[in-house]
Amino acid sequence: MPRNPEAYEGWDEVFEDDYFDAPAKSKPKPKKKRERTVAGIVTRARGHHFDVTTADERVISCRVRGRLLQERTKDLTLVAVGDRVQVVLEGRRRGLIDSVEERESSLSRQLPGTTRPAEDVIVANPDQVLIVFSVREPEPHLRMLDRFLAIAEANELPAAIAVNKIDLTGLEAARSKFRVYEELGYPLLYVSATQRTEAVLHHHPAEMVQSSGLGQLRDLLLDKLTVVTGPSGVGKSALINAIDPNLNLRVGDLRKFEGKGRHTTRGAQLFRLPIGDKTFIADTPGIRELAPYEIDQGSLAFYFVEMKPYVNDCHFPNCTHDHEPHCAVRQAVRDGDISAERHESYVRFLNGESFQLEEW
Ligand SMILES: Nc1nc2c(ncn2[C@@H]2O[C@H](COP(=O)(O)OP(=O)(O)OP(=O)(O)O)[C@@H](O)[C@H]2O)c(=O)[nH]1
Ligand SMILES: [Mg+2]
Ligand SMILES: [Zn+2]
Repeated sequence: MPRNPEAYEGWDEVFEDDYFDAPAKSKPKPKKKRERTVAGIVTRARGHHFDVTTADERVISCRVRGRLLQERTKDLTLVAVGDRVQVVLEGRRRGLIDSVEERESSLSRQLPGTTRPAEDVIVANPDQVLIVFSVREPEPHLRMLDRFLAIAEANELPAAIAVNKIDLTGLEAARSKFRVYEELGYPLLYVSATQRTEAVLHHHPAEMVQSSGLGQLRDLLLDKLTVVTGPSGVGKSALINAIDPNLNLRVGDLRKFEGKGRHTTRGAQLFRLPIGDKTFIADTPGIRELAPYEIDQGSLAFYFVEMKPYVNDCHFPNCTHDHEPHCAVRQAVRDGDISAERHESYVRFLNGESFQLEEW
C-alpha cells in the first residue's frame, strides 16, 4: 500500500521522440506544433490553479486541460495536492495539466456543504497522516480527534498524533489528556513548535527525555510523504517551520486567535524537507467539518481500532453496537475495556451526526 516515493525522482522532461533528433541539414518542414510535456507533482492548489513542481524543482503554474475537465467523473476530486501529473507546457513557467496518474492512496473526506456523496481529496498519495491537536489554545476536542483517526483508518493510512503547545501545560498534563490514544497504540508525540527544547527543559526539568519531541517528529517524517492535518490554530504550520525554518510558513497571530482558530493556511501545500532524500510534508488548512466519504455504516466499527476485536462476538451479525442486546462492543464499554467517550464518538458518527467545530 505505501506509495513509492522514488516516483518523485528522475522525472525527466519527456519530449516527443524526434524533437531534437532531426538530421541537422533537413529543411524544417511545416510541421504541426509539437507539445512539450513534463512530469511533475502538484504542490499547491488554489481554486482552479495548481502549482506543479518538476524533478528539477521548477514550479509551473497550471490550469486543467478542458478535455480532462469534460471527462471527469462528477463528485470526484480531479486534481489534488500530491497528484502526479503530466503537464503540457505553455512557455517555461505555465502549463496545462493533461493527465493525472491513478492515486495510490489519499486522505479524503466527504465534501463539506453537500449531502450527496462527493469526495474531497485533502492530499493525494500520502504515506501517513500526522494529526495535530494543541493541548490548549484551542482546547482539544477529542470527539473531533476520533473523527480524524477514523477517517485515517478508513483511508488505510497509518496515523500519528502530535500534541502541540505543551509549553502551555507541561508534559504530564498533556499526557493525561491524551493517554487513551497512547493506549490504543497510536504514536503520540508531545511537542512545542514555538519553544526551543532548551526552554522546555528549563521549565520542566523532569521532562528531559520526552521533550525531544521534535527529534521524534523528524524520525517519523523521514523518507515519507506525510499529510499534516487537524483543526485550525493548533500549530500545524508552526510545527513544519520548527522542522525546517527555511520554509517560513505563515503562522497565525496569537493575538487574533484569542483561543480560537482563524484559518491562517489557505489551501494545501506540499514541501520537500531537507531530511533524508525523499521526505515530503503537506501542510493543510485547519479542518472544522469532517465526515467520511463512502464509509458504510456496517464497517464503521472497523475504523475504531479497539472495537475491531469485539465486532464478531455480537449476538446479531448486523449489530450496529448502538442499542442492540448482547452487543460485545457495548459489553466491553461496560467492562471498561473500551472508553465510553470513544464509543460515544462512534455512535455520533454512526448516526451521521454532522459535526462541526462551530466555535472555531
Ligand atoms: N504557546 C505555543 N504557541 C504555539 C505553538 N505552536 C504554535 N503556536 C501558536 O499558535 C498559533 C497558530 O499557529 P499556526 O501554525 O498558524 O496554526 P495552524 O494549525 O497552522 O492553523 P491554520 O493554518 O489556521 O490551520 C500561532 O500564533 C502560533 O504562534 C506552541 O508550541 N506553543
Ligand atoms: Mg497553518
Ligand atoms: Zn455490537
